[in-house]
Amino acid sequence: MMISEKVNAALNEQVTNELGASQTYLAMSCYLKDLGLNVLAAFFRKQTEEERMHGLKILDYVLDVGAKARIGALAEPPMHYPSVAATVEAALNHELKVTRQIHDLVSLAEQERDWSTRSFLQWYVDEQVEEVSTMTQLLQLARLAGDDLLKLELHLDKFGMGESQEAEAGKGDEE
Ligand code: OFO
Repeated sequence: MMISEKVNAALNEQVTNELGASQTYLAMSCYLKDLGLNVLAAFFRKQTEEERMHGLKILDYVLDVGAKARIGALAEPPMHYPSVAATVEAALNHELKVTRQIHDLVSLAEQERDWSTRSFLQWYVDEQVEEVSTMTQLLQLARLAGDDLLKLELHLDKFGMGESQEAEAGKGDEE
């Protein structure tokens, strides 16, 4: 295989971390839907799909380099939060945690002089910048809206935050 056992194990762990993020966002989406916040719920549902894709992309890389795949167990995510802002804050903290995990992986790949994995991980480094920025903006909006959650929903709807990638792509076709 092209990568060391150490890098193999760390990548497998990151597959589980990404799938864990997917589960966490799915639970957040259910909580928000339960509150009647359909746009926010759809946004987190979309994040669920994205995180799953991130996990599968690492899994495919592990298989492509002839390493051993291992799918770890996932902890049950929280189904309730004290408020909408607290939900988004938890999501932001989650993204910051994943960013540290990706950076640790990059350091490990460099230590091991594993330039294929180092190159593969750059996509994740860039993706985390985008995701942390999106969650930070969402948290600012949630805090600004305070108790006026309808205003938050209308604002997010206006900017297409709850739309699925398919819907966004379809919109492009119509234009
Ligand atoms: Fe997997 O991109 Fe964020 O967490």
